[in-house]
Amino acid sequence: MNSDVQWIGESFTPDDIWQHRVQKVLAHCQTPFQEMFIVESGVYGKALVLDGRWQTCTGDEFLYHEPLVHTPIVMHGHPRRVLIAGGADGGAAREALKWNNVEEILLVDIDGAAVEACRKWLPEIHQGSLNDPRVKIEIADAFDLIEGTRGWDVIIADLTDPIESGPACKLFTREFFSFCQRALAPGGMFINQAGSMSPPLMEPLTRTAKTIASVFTDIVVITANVPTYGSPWGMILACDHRLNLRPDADHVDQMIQRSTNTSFRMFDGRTLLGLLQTPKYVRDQLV
Ligand code: SPD
Repeated sequence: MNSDVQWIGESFTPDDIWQHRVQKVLAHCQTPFQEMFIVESGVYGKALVLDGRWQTCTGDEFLYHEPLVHTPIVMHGHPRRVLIAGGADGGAAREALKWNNVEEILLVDIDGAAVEACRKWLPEIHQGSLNDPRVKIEIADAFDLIEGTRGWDVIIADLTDPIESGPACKLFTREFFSFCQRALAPGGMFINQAGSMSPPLMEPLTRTAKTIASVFTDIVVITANVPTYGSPWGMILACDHRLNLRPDADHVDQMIQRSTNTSFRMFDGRTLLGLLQTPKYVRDQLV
């Protein structure tokens, strides 16, 4: 893609391209890690595109960030310390900040230029989270940082897709998942974005799920429906105890009411119950 481009075309397969019209390029550069565009699209609003891949946009990002963040927080129960690997746009940090019990959020992103561009151009997404006193930002490789850290209640891997030679590739390995497991406090929860759940495209998701399952005691694949990702999107929640896949929706709603300062747009007790019910065609691939 170049700066005078009219359309962003993201190839999902050699035969399928998802096209978004670009009304205006707000920022474009090659950072030390990836090619970054921030654009005004049409009905989906402002978007961040890294290495030609649509990451997030103002029009539907809540359908990604709310399940990614609130699922592990609710399933944990009372997290105080949250670590976000990636998350340059600040959307995940914004959601974690909604919980009164969360005292500390460490956002570790390898790409300082991406963080600064999102801080400047995507205030609708970070909503001040990147400047919040509870949020500490480390520009570092999450692989190295997480190897040496301990005591986190929730670790959220809010990464780009694991394209070859891309910065996130080694954050989809067994070694990295083992670092995350060791970095969690007892009762800790890990979640990552793990790829498309479209039947012909879901091999990376199922491979990642099996790798995570070889490290943690229990996992579940949850489904986020983010229109601009072009297909249902899988996230893998993992921990070292048996997950309760039938939480009481009313209890979850009470917890949200008690412990947050706002309501959410897509997430509540009933929604969580639905998120935890992995479709059969995905479960069949995991046995
Ligand atoms: N193929 C799109 C997957 C994007 C995952 N990363 C999104 C980052 C938003 N905070």
